Amino acid sequence: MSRTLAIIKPDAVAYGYTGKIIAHLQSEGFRVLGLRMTRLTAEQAGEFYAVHRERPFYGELVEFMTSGPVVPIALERNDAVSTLRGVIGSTDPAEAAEGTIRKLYAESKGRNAIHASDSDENAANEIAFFFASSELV
Ligand code: 3AN
Repeated sequence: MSRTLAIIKPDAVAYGYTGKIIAHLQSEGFRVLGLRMTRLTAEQAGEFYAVHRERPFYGELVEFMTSGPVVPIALERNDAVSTLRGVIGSTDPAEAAEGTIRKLYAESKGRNAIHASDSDENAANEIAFFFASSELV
């Protein structure tokens, strides 16, 4: 078993897709270890996406991620990181495969419904960013 972090982003929360996305993740064999709804400050979003600080879309990304509530979810499954990357689909929903979460629920590269960790190391750091170990069941 391994772990990963998903975040349902402000666009998907605002459109009321939270329940559908959680059900989709569970139907793909993920167990929910931790779940909550929160609204990020600009400082928190900036820290979370610090690796993208030099990218041209960084300001837009921080602004979007603070525009409304988000739902971070700590997940467990075998091969969790790469399986979740497959389940969410490509960054750009126009390129995402049929049946993926981004194909179903995202509208653009920026407003793309869901985040997923891209390595085991980042998954551990990102889970710790949102959850104390005592909050993971
Ligand atoms: P992914 O979320 O698929 O790992 P990354 O790591 O390339 O994609 O980008 C992180 C986030 O930055 C994306 N989820 C998306 O919200 C945002 N992003 C990436 N590329 C663009 C872009 N060209 N314009 C606006 N936002 C972008």
